[in-house]
Amino acid sequence: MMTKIHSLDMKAYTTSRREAVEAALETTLKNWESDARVPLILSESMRYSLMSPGKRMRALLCLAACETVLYIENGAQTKSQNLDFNKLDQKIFEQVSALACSIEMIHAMSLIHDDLPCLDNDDMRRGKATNHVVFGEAMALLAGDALILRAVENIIEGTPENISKEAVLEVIKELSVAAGAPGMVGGQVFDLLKDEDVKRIHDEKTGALIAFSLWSGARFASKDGKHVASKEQLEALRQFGLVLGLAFQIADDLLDINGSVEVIGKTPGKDVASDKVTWVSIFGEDGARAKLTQLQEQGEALLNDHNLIFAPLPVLSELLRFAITRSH
Ligand code: GRG
Repeated sequence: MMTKIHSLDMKAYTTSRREAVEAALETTLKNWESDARVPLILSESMRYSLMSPGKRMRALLCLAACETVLYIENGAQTKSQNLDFNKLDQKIFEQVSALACSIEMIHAMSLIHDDLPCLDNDDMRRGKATNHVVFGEAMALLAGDALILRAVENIIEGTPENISKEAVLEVIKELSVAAGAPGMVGGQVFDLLKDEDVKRIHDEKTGALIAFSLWSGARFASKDGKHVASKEQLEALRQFGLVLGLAFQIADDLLDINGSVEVIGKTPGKDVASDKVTWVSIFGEDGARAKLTQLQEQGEALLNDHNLIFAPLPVLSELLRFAITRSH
């Protein structure tokens, strides 16, 4: 058979994956909406935040990690195929579809709660009025609560049979840690208390869920009923996620200063106005940019050193580059 490998077009790659994730989110929401026990106003509030236009970065990272370890595992075979990585392989997507949707549910919940008057008190998110502005504080709180539990239910219900029960349990445990007190919730508390350890705030508040997204996508990667990611790859992906998460959040700190509401979809200048501890407030803009350069090198080294490069599909490097150079 003639070997043909199409070159990677990141725009086509991310669009095909984002569309697949959004279609899967739509299906899970429809199931929820058809359950007569679920109050209509609650599902409207959940839908409003979950389906508003986000980058779906965490879902993309989850899928990219799964694809990377599977293509590395299949290396020899893929040499004799006509491979177009810009199109999504449905068989790979099915392995992590429910997981990627659940990660987006947890992320959407964190944005709803983060925007509440008792926390950041923001009225714009993803270019729209925040959930509590539209549905009221009580409903926003409850939509967030329901999204957390739906996320867990969705992993259990939607993960295919070829993923072992042991892996499902491990993933749910790690999700609870990443989103819980040692992760997002704890990071939010340090943020609220204006703790000076900005790295810890960013690692817990932002990095933990991003690291989980990569780790869990690889953990579910399965071929012939066997999980293919090695312990070394899994640990390196977690580390890479913390590097990428820190870079993503430092880029966010810079966008708060230099971005416009039209581009970033939320109110710029909030960090300064609320005297937040950010990378920029501690190290200045130049310090933040220098750290981004260092993180890019660190992330690339992790991929290179731990068998995480599948040359025709360098998506993990590309997503790191996006996290660093992004304008929204
Ligand atoms: C109740 C489990 C639980 C957690 C709540 C509120 C909270 C604890 C944590 C806040 C976490 C948070 C909002 C961190 C900020 C991370 C961040 C950079 C968000 C913006 O992410 P993008 O740019 O957003 O990926 P889009 O809209 O593109 O999805």
